[in-house]
Amino acid sequence: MTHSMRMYSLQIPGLLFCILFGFAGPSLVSAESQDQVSIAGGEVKMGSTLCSDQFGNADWCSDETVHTVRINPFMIDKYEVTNEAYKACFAEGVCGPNELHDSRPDDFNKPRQPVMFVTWEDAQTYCKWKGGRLPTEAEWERAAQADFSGEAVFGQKYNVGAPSEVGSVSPSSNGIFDMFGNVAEWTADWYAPYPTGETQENPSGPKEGKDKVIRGGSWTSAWYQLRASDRVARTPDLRYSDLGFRCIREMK
Ligand SMILES: [Ca+2]
Repeated sequence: MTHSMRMYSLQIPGLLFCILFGFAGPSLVSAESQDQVSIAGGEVKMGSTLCSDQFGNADWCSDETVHTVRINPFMIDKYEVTNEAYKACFAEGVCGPNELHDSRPDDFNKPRQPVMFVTWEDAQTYCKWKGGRLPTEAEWERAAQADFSGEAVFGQKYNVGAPSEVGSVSPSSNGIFDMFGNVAEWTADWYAPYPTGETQENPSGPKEGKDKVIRGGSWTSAWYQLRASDRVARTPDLRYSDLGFRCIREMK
């Protein structure tokens, strides 16, 4: 073996090390923040067999067909966006006002309660102002699964007549609060039956539609709506007393 050949063979492992650890590693480690947690990417199983197993494929749950998607890692808010956070965006003239509950404004306007009475557009505007966007259905479901599968069912913990201040109930095992209940959450996607066929990369729903998907159930929901896989379709203009949102940020 000549000298130059030996040098070449020594350089290959170093190059491989740089590719595997020098480039890929730091981007996953450096993105933690106080307000968000990182969610790993990869293959994710969405959906649930609860509907076919226990509810005879009823209309309200027959859209949870189990399928696999592949998603990129991302950061997601630990908490639902609060009244005080949303008002900061309004004060800067970026976000529109949220409309308070007519007859019970004091029940819904505490600074640390989640913001409600915001349309899908309001929610997306806020998330863009924060440098992010609304989560896709796939991203939301992945974050909601934590250590549980799509079949996991969670009992109602928020039934107190109005939304609780965010973080009042213990978080999921991945450090996220109030994914199930408190306020339901807008996602980015238009509602449609899940596509069949090949595994999709970062699915974001159909290009257009009538309703947006909301997720996670709320303080008014029955137990069977407080699941990672439960999907509800709502018109994007809706403002309601149990509907808010949280944001995500893509990881570069
Ligand atoms: Ca929630």
